[in-house]
Amino acid sequence: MTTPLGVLVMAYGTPHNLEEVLPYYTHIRHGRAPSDEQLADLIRRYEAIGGVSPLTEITQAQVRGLEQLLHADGGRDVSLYQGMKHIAPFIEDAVEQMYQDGITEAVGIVLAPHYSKMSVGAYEKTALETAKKLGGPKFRFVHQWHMEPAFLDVLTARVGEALHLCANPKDAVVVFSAHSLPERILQTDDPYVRQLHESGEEVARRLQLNHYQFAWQSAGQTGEPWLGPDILDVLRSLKEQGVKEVVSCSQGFVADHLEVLYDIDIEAKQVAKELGIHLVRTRQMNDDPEFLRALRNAIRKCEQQGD
Ligand code: FEC
Repeated sequence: MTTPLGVLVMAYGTPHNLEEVLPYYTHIRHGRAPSDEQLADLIRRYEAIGGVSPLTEITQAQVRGLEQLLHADGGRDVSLYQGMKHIAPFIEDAVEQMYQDGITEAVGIVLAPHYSKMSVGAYEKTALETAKKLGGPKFRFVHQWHMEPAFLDVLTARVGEALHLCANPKDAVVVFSAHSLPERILQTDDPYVRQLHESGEEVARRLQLNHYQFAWQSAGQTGEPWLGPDILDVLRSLKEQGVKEVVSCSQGFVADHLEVLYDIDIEAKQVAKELGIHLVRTRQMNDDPEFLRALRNAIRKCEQQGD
């Protein structure tokens, strides 16, 4: 009997309660504790979305749904593991568990569609370094899956659905956004910006959109320049152009979490309201089986690729 293929699903992770915000934030900042002011501001944002983010439950539901699809597809037997970037169970814990379970071959996938060395690359590096230290398993990674047909199908449907909620869909502007990163990624041939344009352009092509634009959201306050334009500035400039309706598609994220529930649903909607713009957000993927099929397909393709 062959050993099952290990599938490591990696996600950002979120604090389970407000007490965990400090260690979580410190981990995000590579071990540097935030100032009291930064911590208070983050706690304020979690409180504004109800005290905790639903990300843990959504990630778990995504992993469960994916597991069912992988077990049902007639392919090689799989064992799924879940590892978080910034909270327990960490990626390191999951890889250790895989090793202890005797998994020798594994595929890793990050629940973020577009690749940047600074984001997805960092998850992969953690998994690889842990496996190297332990002596296994041997990993292959799905580096990006933004052009998986099933993902594009769901993204297109979600944008189409949001446009239907507009009074004048033909005049509404679709703003595709993703998490900003420090501008220095442009000094290397990092594919992040190109990939965001690829998936957004494909949705625009399928829906024959006349009006769409790209923006960045959720930039950090680190004192260095981050990729722009920020979505809030894009809203302001659309107002100057006389735009009355905007569909916000946070295509860089696949769950309802702080960066969507606060940054778009509270902050961007407030700015839009002040500008007199009707802002409709596309629904996130969460555990939609159609979306999980895209991940399953990407994993199976990766499994079949040789070294
Ligand atoms: O719901 C939740 O509680 C978690 C939501 C969450 C997701 C997420 C995804 C990404 N981040 C990315 C990059 C950065 C960089 C920094 C950074 C900082 C934060 C902070 C919080 C946070 N991120 Fe995050 N991110 C989420 C949450 N992120 C909270 C800290 C306070 C703040 O800035 O709001 C800056 C680090 C530094 O200070 O040095 C860089 C990227 C993604 C999308 C890909 C992925 O999911 O991994 C890129 C979800």
